[in-house]
Amino acid sequence: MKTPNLTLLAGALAVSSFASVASAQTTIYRETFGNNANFGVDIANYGWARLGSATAAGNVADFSAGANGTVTGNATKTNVDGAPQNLDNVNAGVSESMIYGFVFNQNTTNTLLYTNEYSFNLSQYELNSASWYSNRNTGSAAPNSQNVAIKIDGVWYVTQASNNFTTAGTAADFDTTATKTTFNLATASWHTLTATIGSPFSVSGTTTLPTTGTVEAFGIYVTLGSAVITRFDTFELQATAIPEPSAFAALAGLTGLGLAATRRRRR
Ligand SMILES: [Ca+2]
Ligand SMILES: [Ca+2]
Repeated sequence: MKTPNLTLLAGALAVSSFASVASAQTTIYRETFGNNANFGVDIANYGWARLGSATAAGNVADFSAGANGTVTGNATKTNVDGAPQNLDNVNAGVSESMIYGFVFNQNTTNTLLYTNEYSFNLSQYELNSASWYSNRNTGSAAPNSQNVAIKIDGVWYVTQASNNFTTAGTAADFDTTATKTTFNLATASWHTLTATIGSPFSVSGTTTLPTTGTVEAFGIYVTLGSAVITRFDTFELQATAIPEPSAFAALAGLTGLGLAATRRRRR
């Protein structure tokens, strides 16, 4: 009776466990917008930026800091933790008190809120989903839309869900009225977005999200029928790690050694 080839068995087990590990979704980025300072911290302090236009057809300007004179509260206290509560930042810098969210005021109808503090290559991760929590004050007419924006190799891509920003609330009830918006990035409909200071925002026809290249920035593209106070918290990006070719090569090598050992034993 032949003895079982334990080396090959171990190799097969290694491949199967490796595959199960590789298929797991993980949070590769999370910003909880925590700070220990006080009200009115510019989002630049979180590694985020904000481009906005006062009207849908108006020119894009930088609204990242209160210094431009029109922003009264960039990252301000929402009275309670944003939901989900008590999660730490992932690849987004230091987690501090999480009793803050990002708030922007009535002065824009179109906003691109984004971060470039974490970059990765699409050979490292397959994108799965993006999510965040938000509410807004009452008063904005349709369309009230929030979409994912991802910048790959210098080009912005946005999803184009419409009228998906319906949760009205206040800072005081943010923990109960803020709702989670989640986009499946693999199945979403994508468009290119032009976001150049001094020109209007421009969204193109349908395109596909590249599967290769460097993800340089990501965030939320918001369109409002009229400008209202909007609040955000706990932005997350979920992805699946793609095994490095060298890992496959090592496994193949291991299996090859097992075969060689088997041949040697059979001689
Ligand atoms: Ca950050
Ligand atoms: Ca928070």
